Amino acid sequence: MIETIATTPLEGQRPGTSGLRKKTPVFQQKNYVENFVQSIFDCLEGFEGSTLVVGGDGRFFNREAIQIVIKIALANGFGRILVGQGGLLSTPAASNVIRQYGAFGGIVLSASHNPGGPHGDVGIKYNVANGGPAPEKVTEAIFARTKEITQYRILNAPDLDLDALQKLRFGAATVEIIDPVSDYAALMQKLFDFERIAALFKSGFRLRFDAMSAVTGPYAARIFEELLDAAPGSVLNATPLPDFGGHHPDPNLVHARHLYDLAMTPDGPDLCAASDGDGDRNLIIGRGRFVTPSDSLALIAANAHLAPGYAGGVKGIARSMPTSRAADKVAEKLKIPLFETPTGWKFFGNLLDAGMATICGEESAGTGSDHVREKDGLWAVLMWLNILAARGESVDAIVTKHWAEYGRNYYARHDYEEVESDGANALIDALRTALPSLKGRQFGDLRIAGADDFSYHDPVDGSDSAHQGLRIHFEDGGRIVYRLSGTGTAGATLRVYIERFEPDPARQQIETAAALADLITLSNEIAGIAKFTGRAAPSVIT
Ligand code: VG1
Ligand code: CO
Repeated sequence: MIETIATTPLEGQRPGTSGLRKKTPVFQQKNYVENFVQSIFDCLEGFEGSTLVVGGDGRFFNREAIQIVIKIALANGFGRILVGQGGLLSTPAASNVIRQYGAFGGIVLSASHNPGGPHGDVGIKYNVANGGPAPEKVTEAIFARTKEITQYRILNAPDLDLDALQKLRFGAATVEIIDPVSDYAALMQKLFDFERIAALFKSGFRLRFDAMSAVTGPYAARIFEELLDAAPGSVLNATPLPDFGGHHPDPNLVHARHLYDLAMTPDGPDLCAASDGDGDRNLIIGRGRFVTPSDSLALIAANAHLAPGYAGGVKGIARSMPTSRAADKVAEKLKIPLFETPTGWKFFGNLLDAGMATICGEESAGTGSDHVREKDGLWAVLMWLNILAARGESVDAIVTKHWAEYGRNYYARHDYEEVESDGANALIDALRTALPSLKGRQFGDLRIAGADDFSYHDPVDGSDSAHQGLRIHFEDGGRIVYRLSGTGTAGATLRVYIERFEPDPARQQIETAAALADLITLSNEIAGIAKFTGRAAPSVIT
C-alpha cells in the first residue's frame, strides 16, 4: 500500500517565527504539503515505530492536510499516530499530548492568529519530543531539504474517519482518534485551584471568554462552563469554524474590540478574555482595565505562587526581547534570573527543559509555563482566575497595586502590515547601518544611551541567533525596538515596539498613547518609516 511518488522542490518553504505559513491557494498546490511533510521526516532520525501527534486549529484545508500528514507518516514508519478528534488540537494541547504520551514529535496544522478560509492562510509546524516548536537548527534543516526533495512516500488508502473516537489499524501501526480536550483539562485541574475558582463563579463573578470560532471553543466550554460551573453564555463563539466566522482570530484590541468595549462598561463582566486561532494566545481585560500582555507576564510571575501548581515558587522568568521589561522588576524582587530571548516560543524550550525558567511570555499575547512547551491561552485565563479568586480583588486593583510597587512600563506595539518587502528591508538595513552613530544623540528631552542589533546566545545549547531586532535605548529608560514579522504571508510587516518606565504612582494612570507620544513621533523620525514604507500611520496598534 506504500507508494513512492516523484516530486520536485517548491519555492519558499522556509519556516518563519512559528512554522510554515502561506496563503491557502499556495498550500493547495500539488505536492505542497507532501513535500514539506516528507522533508520534515527526512530530517529526523530514529522515529521508526514511535508515536506522532497530529492536530490543528480546524481551519479551512486542515482536514485535507491532516489526511496527507497521516498517510505520509504511516508510509515513513511511525508506529502510532494520535490525532485529535475532528483534526482538532489546540497548540498547547498538542504540546501536552506529545509530552504525556512520550511521542517522538507532533505536527500542528495552524496559521495561528492569521485569518482562515479559501483566501486566508494555512500553516504547518513541527514540534519535537519536549512538546515545543522545533528549534532553528531543525527548521533550517527542513528548509534545506525542501530545496532538494525528489520523492515522498505515502500510504495509498482511502481517507480516514477523523470524527469517531476509535483506533484504526494499518499493518503493525495504529491511528488513534483521541478526545482533544480531556488530557488538557486534567492538566489544568492539577495546576489550578478549581474549587476556589468555582466558588468565585458561585459568588457571582462574571467571565466572558470569546473563543473567536476557533479551536479553544470546546476546551473553554468544558473547563469554564462544565468543570467550573461558570454561568451558561460565559463562553462566546465556542464552535470552531473553518473560516472563523469570517473574523480574524487574533485576540487583540482591534479584532476583539467588542470585548474591550464590554469590559469598559460600568456593569461589564469582571473578566473578559479571548484566545486566538490555535489557542496559544490570550487577551485579558478586567472591568475598566486592559492588561497588556507584558504586564500580564509580570503580574502572573509575581502572583503564580497563589496557584497550587506553582506553590513552590518561580525559578526564573523568560521573555522575548521586545516584551516590556515589567517582568524584569519582578525577577529582581524575587531574586530569580530573567532571560531575554528572540521572538518566538521555540527559544524558551531549552530554558524550560533545563529548569531555568518557570514562567515565559511575549508581548504578542503569549504567556505560559513549564507545564507544556508552548504558550497557552486558556492557562493564562485560568491563572488570572486563580489569582483573582485567591486575592479577592478586581483586575484593576491588582494591576494598580502592582504598578505602585514595581513601577509601570507604558507599552505599545505599532504594526505596519503588508508593506512592500523592498521598502521594509531597506528601512532595516539603513537603521542597522546608522546604529553605531545614534549613541549620544539628543532629540528634544530624549537622549540615546545606546543602540544595537539584538543577538541571543542560548545558555543551554550554546547556539547563537543574530539579527533578532534593532534596539534603541534612551537615558530615561525608554526603548524603541524594530523588527520584521516572521509570520506574515503577504509583503512585509514592520513591528515597532515602544516602551517607557514610570516609577511614580502619580503618573501611572495616563493614556498609553499620551505617555509614549514623544517616543512614538521619534520612532518614525529615526527610522524614516513614512519614507521607506509610504505609510503615515500603523495599521494596528496593540
Ligand atoms: C508573532 C509574534 C511572536 C509570536 C509569533 C507566533 O511573530 O510577534 O511573539 O511568537 O507571532 O505566535 P512575528 O514574527 O510575526 O512577530 V502565533 O500565536 O501566531 O503561533
Ligand atoms: Co497562536
